[in-house]
Amino acid sequence: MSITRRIAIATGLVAGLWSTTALAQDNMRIALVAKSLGNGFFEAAARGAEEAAEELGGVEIIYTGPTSTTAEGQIEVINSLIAQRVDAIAISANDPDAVVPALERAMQRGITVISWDSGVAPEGREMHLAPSSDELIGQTIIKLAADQLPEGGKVAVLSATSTSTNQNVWIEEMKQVMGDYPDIEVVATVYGDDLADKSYRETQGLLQSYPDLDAIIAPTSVGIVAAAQAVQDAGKVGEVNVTGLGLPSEMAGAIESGASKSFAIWNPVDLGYATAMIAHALATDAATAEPGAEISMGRMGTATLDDDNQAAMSEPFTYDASNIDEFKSVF
Ligand code: RAM
Repeated sequence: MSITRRIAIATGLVAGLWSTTALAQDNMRIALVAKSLGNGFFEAAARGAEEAAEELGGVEIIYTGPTSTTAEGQIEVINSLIAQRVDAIAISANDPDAVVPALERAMQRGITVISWDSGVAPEGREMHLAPSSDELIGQTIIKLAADQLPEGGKVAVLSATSTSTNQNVWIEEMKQVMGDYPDIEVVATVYGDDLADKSYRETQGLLQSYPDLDAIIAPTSVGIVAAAQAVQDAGKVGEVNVTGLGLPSEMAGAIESGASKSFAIWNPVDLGYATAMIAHALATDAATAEPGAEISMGRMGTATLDDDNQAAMSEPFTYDASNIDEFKSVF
């Protein structure tokens, strides 16, 4: 709990005043910081955080982030949240290290700091909530491509930013299991920065540089949509399969056109919900972030922290023509 919050409560008690203003000020403010605004994945997570806030009561979610996926933009956002004296910051980081000094300042001022989705180096946060096991995600993205290439083939990776913690870890985990796919060659890794236009152009570049490319793995919900569009526009549906991580709501068209045979994701609404629940538990001192700690995530169960104060949620789920209609209106 922040010092200001303690003082606010004490003042309220002494004065015996619980006016609307006092109550409004007493709302716990949890900032959910996205890699950038305008990304459907983070908007879905914010919906989940709002759900948690409603369930908890007396909690306000400040959904925020920079306009583009940069660490500099996030540092500005963090500084502004410190100035606003929020109670907790839950960040999906554009860079694991660059945001650390700003987050350390936040923690020194009594603000609870956690990372979720895309992690921050341990010294810059109290704990990290991963959507799923990193190994499993890495194994899933290559398997999705390989399942469509029984004879083997050439694949390229279209990632988010080159400093993005989560994509870099997943690509690394994917590389660890490439020995299981001796006939599949990863020919290139390019970065679309989670910007639709840059991801589209980078895909066009891949299609030009590798005319015999068989698949594109985009472990980013922004990149995968842009890549599928670029493949479709290039008339390469059926030749180049686009797969990776995406939202059913944004990928339904790509499944229908055949540009993507399948892709995977976890539930971003649940991830945002769990993140807000954990931030609340830590900010109220109901839980402490330390190895072995079990922190309640409401309807999502319990997060158990490992030796690095990290916890992982559920397994990624695969979407294809057989189930996309069922999920495209959910997230
Ligand atoms: C993008 C972001 C996010 C990632 C998803 C899969 O929206 O890069 O961090 O988890 O894709």
